[in-house]
Amino acid sequence: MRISQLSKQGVFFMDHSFLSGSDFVGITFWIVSIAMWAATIFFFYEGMRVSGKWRTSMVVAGLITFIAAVHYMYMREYWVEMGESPVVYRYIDWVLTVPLQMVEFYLILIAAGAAVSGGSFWRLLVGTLVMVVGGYLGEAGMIPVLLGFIIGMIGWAVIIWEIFRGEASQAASSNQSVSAAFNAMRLIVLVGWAIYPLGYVFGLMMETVDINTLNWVYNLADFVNKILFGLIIWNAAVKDSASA
Ligand SMILES: *C/C=C(C)/C=C/C=C(C)/C=C/C1=C(C)CCCC1(C)C
Repeated sequence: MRISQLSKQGVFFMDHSFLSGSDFVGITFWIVSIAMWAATIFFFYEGMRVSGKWRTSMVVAGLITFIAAVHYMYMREYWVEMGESPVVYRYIDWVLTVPLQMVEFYLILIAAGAAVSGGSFWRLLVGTLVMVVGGYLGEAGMIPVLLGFIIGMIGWAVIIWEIFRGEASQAASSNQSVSAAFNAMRLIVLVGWAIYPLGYVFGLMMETVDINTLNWVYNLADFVNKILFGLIIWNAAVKDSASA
């Protein structure tokens, strides 16, 4: 942060800090923020083209990348200005987008005409909230870091159980394009999402990974876990609309 000007009223103005060509992590923040906007437009536009029962899924896919795009604008500014991890913005983004991703599992099952109960929906939703809130309390120092990690892992385990073994997993097998999408999406939740708890362990608990690595890896993970996640839904929606 550089304070370079003092106005007549005694108000400080901050110098604009622009992205530097050598700030590799800043560049990844920039790329992901623009990719999130582009994906948002794509999902909203494509949502008008698929059959009616898929439209809500496409709108929610667009909302997820929209919320991320707005947060990424702030995160990249924060990174460029402060050179620190934009922790609060990341968690605010997660607390909104991760539950919406769980809603997506439920919505594609509904679109496929599967009989899935509200209980499945609530288990997925509560699992995500426990995971994100637990992680934040630990990261913000309000509870011990290890306790935050354990609470977060319990939330994640509830989600994984529900989509691999629980009611949602059984409901998915009824429709071909939906079960392919469901399998790909739950692989993202298992493998793609594993990056965040790993970052928590190595970046926060053991401090063996520096904030540069942590942030570009998180940025890449968000790209996969939000944009690719939406593209999988889009693919299922287009295929199923064509066969209907
Ligand atoms: C678009 C953002 C996504 C998909 C964010 C996902 C975040 C997680 C899967 C975070 C998981 C965590 C644990 C499983 C335990 C430790 C604390 C967290 C919050 C890092």
